[in-house]
Amino acid sequence: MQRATAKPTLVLVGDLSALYDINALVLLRQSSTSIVLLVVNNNGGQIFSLLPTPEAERQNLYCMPQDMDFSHVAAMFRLN
Ligand SMILES: Cc1ncc(C[n+]2csc(CCOP(=O)(O)OP(=O)(O)O)c2C)c(N)n1
Repeated sequence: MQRATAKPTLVLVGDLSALYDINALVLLRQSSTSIVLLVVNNNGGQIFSLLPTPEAERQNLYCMPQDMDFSHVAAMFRLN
């Protein structure tokens, strides 16, 4: 979307989504405008709590909390 619009862009993603597609952060280095990426680090795919998933297995099989610390990710991809 940022490439199509060439506008400054705010990106909001959950922690599992950020982890799942973390290699895509390398693309932010090619951005022509500023991008702010905000990771909601609430430990897991809480969207699956909205679905009729079995409560006993919900944490381990659906939410899958990973206890990630994203504070070094920007440096890893040489982003500000
Ligand atoms: C671009 C993209 N990558 C991966 C997925 C697969 N996916 C669906 S839900 C989900 C996890 C959602 O959890 P989180 O990102 O922590 O957000 P929350 O549910 O807590 O809002 C993932 C990785 C997707 N739908 N789209």
